[in-house]
Amino acid sequence: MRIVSLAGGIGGARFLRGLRSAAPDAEITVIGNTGDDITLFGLRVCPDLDTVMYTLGGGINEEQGWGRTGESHVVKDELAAYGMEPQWFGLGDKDIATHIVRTQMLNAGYPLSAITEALCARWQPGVRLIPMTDDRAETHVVINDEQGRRAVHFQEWWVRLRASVPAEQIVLVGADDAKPAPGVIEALDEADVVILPPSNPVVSIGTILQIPGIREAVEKKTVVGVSPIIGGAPVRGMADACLTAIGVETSAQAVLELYGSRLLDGWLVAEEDEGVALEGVRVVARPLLMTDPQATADIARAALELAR
Ligand code: FO1
Repeated sequence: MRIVSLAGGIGGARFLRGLRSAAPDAEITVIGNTGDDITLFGLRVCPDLDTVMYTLGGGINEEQGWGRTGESHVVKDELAAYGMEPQWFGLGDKDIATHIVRTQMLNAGYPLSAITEALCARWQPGVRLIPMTDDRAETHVVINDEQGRRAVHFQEWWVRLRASVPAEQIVLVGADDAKPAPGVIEALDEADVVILPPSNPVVSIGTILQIPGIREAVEKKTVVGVSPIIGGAPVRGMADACLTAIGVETSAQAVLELYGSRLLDGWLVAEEDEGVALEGVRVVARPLLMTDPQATADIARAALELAR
């Protein structure tokens, strides 16, 4: 069976680990969000691609959900000693090696998709990880604070501001000129099922769907999504701040309507959200907390069952 999943950061990566164990014989292609990507100290950092690669490759810092396990921060501290900014984004020493390889290959002219394949040759994630695009498309957030109305990089809003300042607008800069990376549309066309993990519906899944051509390709398929909202709150992360930014209520029903029945054929919700419904979408309620690998695999299995 060929499965394609659109994935963002921590929740998406955790779910994919369960999907991989629920369907060990399936060919899984992950289309990764690159809207979070940022250039720091001359290095290109791809947080959501790295979170999927490290989580499925066994190198993730489990409690953080990002960065490497057993990290040190010697370089970060030295940069701080020189007063280098920003100091609010923690790059670990091992993680920096990934960004050096990526940046060196970018400078040599390799597309991000080829670089991601090369990095995954080491990590062996057990899925094919393709960035949503090889072109530059970055999520920026318009805020209005004591420094006035301005756009900041998503990471500054997310990490430095902890999404505490309301986002007036969330913009994927470069989206209109971005093309799906090689293999993305082909993987979707050949897929038996598309699964939307409980990633952030706005800045992860929503971002990927903004790359011209991807939403249309997904809509043609059997698509099952897993609600990232349980009982009116996100399980982790700040999907509520993102949903509020686009005027959407933080509920399993509202996210179902945000994705819509053109996109979704099935929607998994938590038992607390029994009763969520939308014409044309089959909704199933079951436990959705990814408390451990077994629970996560069960959720993934339920999503595949619903797709069937
Ligand atoms: N998230 C944080 O909250 N604080 C950090 O210092 C931080 C550093 C960081 C470094 C590399 C990386 O790949 C991810 C990192 N993240 C950090 C997570 C990052 O903000 C992700 O984009 C979000 O978690 C959303 O996926």
